[in-house]
Amino acid sequence: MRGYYFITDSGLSLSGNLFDVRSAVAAGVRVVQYRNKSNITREMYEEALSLKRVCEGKANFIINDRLDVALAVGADGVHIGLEDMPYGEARRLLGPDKIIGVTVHDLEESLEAEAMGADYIGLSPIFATGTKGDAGAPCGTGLIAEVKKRCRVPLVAIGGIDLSNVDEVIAAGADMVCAISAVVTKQDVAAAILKFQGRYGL
Ligand code: 3NM
Repeated sequence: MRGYYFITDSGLSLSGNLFDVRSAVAAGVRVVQYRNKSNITREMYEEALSLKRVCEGKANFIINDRLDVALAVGADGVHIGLEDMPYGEARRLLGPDKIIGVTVHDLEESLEAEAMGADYIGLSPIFATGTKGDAGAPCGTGLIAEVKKRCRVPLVAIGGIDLSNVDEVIAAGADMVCAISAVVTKQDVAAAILKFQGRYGL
């Protein structure tokens, strides 16, 4: 588990989620997270189904928050935060083989998530970001290094990452990075992702 972790954002996207996910898969991304905060369930279900088909056999397809949609489309897993379904319930509903990622903000939450059995943690926000209004205070790359010293669970770094600061994030130990606005606002999304993959030597 190394490289770019793709998350959709239809609000920021220049060309739409389907184009972006096709581009991500073409760029060799191994994890795609469908994040849609609109909450129109039918729309989410249909979009998730078409994005899942793009990822099939190429990238793990993860759904943010919505376990029901993940189960309905047969996604590879879910990503949950503090305000979403508790980890234990998510695991019970999805079973032992699905991927469950958990958002964390500090060392204590990272240790807890690992102890619960999370498949990976999403540490955020690393830097200030305008993409998520309620992201909270940036934790900086120092926390990445601290968490990596104490936890073995794979760490995805997110929040305010771009090509100017990603090397520091990778050097601190991030197994994967996500940089939503630095990627989906570009005309050539695949080329933008390949630049991040290149920083991992991929
Ligand atoms: N979650 P950008 S920050 C989806 O802090 C998301 O949990 C965050 O966007 C969190 O890469 C964020 O454009 C948005 O800064 C990250």
